[in-house]
Amino acid sequence: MTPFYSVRMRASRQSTHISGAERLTSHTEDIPGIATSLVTRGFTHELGTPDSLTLTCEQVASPPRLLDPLAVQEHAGPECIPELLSGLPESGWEVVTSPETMRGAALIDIATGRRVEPNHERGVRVTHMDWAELTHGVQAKATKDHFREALVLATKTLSCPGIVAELCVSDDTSYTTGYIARDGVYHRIPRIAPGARGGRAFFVDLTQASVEQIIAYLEHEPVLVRTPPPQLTSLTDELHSRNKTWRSSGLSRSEHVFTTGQDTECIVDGKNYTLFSSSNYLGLATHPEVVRASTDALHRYGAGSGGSRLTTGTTHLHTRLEEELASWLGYPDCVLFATGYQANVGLLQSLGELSPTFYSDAANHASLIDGLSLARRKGATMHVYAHGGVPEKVSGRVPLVVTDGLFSMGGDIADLPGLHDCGAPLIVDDAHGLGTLGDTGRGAAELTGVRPEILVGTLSKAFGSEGGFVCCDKELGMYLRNHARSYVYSTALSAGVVAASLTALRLIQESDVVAILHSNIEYARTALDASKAGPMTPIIPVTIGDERNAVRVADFLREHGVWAPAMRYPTVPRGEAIIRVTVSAAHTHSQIDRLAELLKTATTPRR
Ligand code: WAQ
Ligand code: MG
Repeated sequence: MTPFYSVRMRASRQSTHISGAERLTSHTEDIPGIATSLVTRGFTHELGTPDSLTLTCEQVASPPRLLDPLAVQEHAGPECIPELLSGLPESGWEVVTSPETMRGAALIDIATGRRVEPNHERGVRVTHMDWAELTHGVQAKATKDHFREALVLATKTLSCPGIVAELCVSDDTSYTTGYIARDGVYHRIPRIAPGARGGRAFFVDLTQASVEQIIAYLEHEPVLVRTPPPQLTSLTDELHSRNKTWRSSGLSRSEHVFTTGQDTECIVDGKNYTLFSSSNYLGLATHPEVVRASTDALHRYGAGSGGSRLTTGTTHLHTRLEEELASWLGYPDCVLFATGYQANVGLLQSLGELSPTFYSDAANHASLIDGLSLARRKGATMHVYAHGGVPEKVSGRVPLVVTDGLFSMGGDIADLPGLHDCGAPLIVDDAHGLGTLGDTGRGAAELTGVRPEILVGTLSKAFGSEGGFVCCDKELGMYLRNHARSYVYSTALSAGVVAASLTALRLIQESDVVAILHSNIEYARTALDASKAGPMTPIIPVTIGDERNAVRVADFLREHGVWAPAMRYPTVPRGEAIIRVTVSAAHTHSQIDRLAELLKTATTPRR
């Protein structure tokens, strides 16, 4: 039997770990090539250049055992975690989300929940493992493939006598997919714990093996993992299995059909409801003046715009709306997009081409996240900071901080003063704050006195219309019109929609809709016994607590003709489920009173 060698690289700066990787090979002629690719990897890591790089090559004691990889199951998001960790001590989760950095894994005794590895700072390092098929030829990747490397580690870890499960969160804040390995399955979990410092926890059953035996296996027993041949699958089968996973995680959704406008009294799926979940915060979607302006424009310009903004799609209404939004919000320029989603994606994708370093709030809207992932493909770097906080420090050639202004789920507002003090230009998506926050409705910026360098807004919420926009300086305006792909390659908004936005903007400035909204919010907070602390936001979370109870309350409301949804973990912390109520300027006090009464009935314990 030819001997196997473990070739290992470890790079660090000021004794802080930067990166590490390993290959196992029985082909000594491949070792120089493997060494080169590992050194390249150590010197090109996102975390920076090492001041120390160690390369080790040692013969392993015994022939490697050959294992089949764990089965891989994809999950939709973190809602599967409680079930996958059921029966295991909570301390595992605490270890991998605690702010302490670890080099290795914590061993958690399933009987006591205590950590049992001898050196807590170092943890236990799993080594001597690789893919079997790579044992000949160099093929060591010069960059990290998170999933493939983690699958090898998890396969070896679960094969260790005494280990019953593993929980892993990456320490790289831009990689937010983690996993739980248990009962032969590697469960991939997107957004497992965004913003967490990362770590690994191995759950051990000390009646099966001793701590010493477990550590010896993890550190010294060589393991090769077979790559199964790719299985052919039909598109339909693949979609069926994805849909099944989605449904079984309780996440599958479908449309509710309205046969009225976004009025506070509406008809949904054929039944009458009082609507408490629309983003039509000022009631402008069905305001007679807005509707009239829109129909007038439809008569003059017809239904479709006939082209993108740079071809035939720009009318004088488009340019006027851009000028008026810029002037209202105090910016030299404004670029109108077909939707808020497209504004964010186009903005971040095009900025990505400058290779900036983005700092992004962990709870940012999907459109920001999607824009950032496009930006990363163009060369941007991304760091995620904990929701509501500020990044520890910002660096990079072009650092940029990105956040929602008013967060749509919790109804909380970003710490704009703190973020602005970071010293990097600030991008705020104030989709929910514009038209609702601040005495004149100019949003989170008005409320906090901080003017973001770049402000994104949408016309589909308080404005009651459609479209998105970016307020910025002239340089960025010109850059976006030439480089934002969602701007260049989308058909322009129809003139009818733009005219509606223009009238809505005028009403926001000239009528008392914002003041009426604020007085309704105040009235609702009192009626609903919601917290009166904090700024006036139209999103009022009514705390229920228990998840099942929140669903029951939402069902009760629906049965009694009120449309307001329950929000549960992981959208909000566990045990802090809410009914998410949105109040609009169009609600009457008696509608709010009725909601309050129903909520009271639903939440009073029955005797
Ligand atoms: N042995 C034990 N623990 C380790 C090792 C090791 N060889 N390497 C890393 N750790 C611990 C350490 O505490 C790190 O802070 C933590 O794990 C995370 O390490 O399917 O990249 O290298 O897409 O950041 C998961 C892939 C990627 C999910 C995990 O971990 C997927 C990852 P990282
Ligand atoms: Mg890492």
